[in-house]
Amino acid sequence: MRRVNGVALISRAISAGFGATTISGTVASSSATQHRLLQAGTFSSCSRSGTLWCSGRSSDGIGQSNPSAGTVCFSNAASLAQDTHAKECQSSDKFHPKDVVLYQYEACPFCNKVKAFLDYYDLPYKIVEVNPMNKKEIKWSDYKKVPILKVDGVQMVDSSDIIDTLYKRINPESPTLDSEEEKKWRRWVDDHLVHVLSPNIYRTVSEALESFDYITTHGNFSFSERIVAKYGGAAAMYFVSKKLKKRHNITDERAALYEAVETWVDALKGRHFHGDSNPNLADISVFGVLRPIRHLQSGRDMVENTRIGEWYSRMESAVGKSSRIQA
Ligand SMILES: N[C@@H](CCC(=O)N[C@@H](CS)C(=O)NCC(=O)O)C(=O)O
Repeated sequence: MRRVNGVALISRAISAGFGATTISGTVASSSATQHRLLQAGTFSSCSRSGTLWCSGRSSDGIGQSNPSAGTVCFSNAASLAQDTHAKECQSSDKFHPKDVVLYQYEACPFCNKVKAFLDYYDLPYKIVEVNPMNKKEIKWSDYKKVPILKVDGVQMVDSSDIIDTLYKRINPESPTLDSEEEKKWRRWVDDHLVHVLSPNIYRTVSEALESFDYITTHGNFSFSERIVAKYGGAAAMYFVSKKLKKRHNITDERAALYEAVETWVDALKGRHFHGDSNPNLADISVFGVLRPIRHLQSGRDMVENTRIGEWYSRMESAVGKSSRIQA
């Protein structure tokens, strides 16, 4: 039996949550009340330290094994043919990596951006869920954040750099990677949109519990770890999210979320996608970070109260099934 410090567990569970970059920093400077709350979480774990995040079925569903990306894109042509926004064959005939492995936290928005890209381009990938407590799965790397993508043994880091590199390999003839406009919106995702998400998904106690239920059930917790991380994490994040609100000058978190997605819908200028008839990298980035919250209360409210729904559904069809394969 190995004793695990509950404070560390909760902190790490939190850092594996949505929009973790800002959260980790805030947890480190948490108030005395939060600290006591976190300290209350000390417990003994079972012998399996386990990953906090499992590599099981993701919320958006894991597609069938897809070893033939680039050759067969319409695996279910009959049903997809009826869908005007179904994914066309996006894969390159020049880029066929043999082994793509994504090291991730299931709910990390940056990881979800990369996953949306891989799914859209039908690049088969395996997932290694990183244990946020000890990060043992990425001990081999000097880089201590996720996502990390290993492509045929070569490490790539930082979601935007990963996407840029893969895009160039898929489209080697393309003279420019993306337009200034597309770049601007991709930056907006990293600098603005991701920061609006945490205050929303931990806005109330019940929403914080819902979010941590998602985080812990998609992880590989023992029963006791799950309970501590779920309730301790939810309580801590409820308070931390209030700090995040202040830090990002948010007064009403839902209003900020609605405003952000309405800004995005305006940027579409009536087109099906920002990329016009097909999604571009800005579409993929926005969709990627919104996908993990879509079925939480904040995501349901977002779809009910803004004009994002139609674009979101088109993106779901365009991105299609996950191209994840089992490790
Ligand atoms: N700019 C990076 C940010 C990556 C990032 O901050 N990832 C968070 C998880 S969402 C992380 O790994 N934080 C450090 C930690 O969990 O210890 C990217 O776009 O990939």
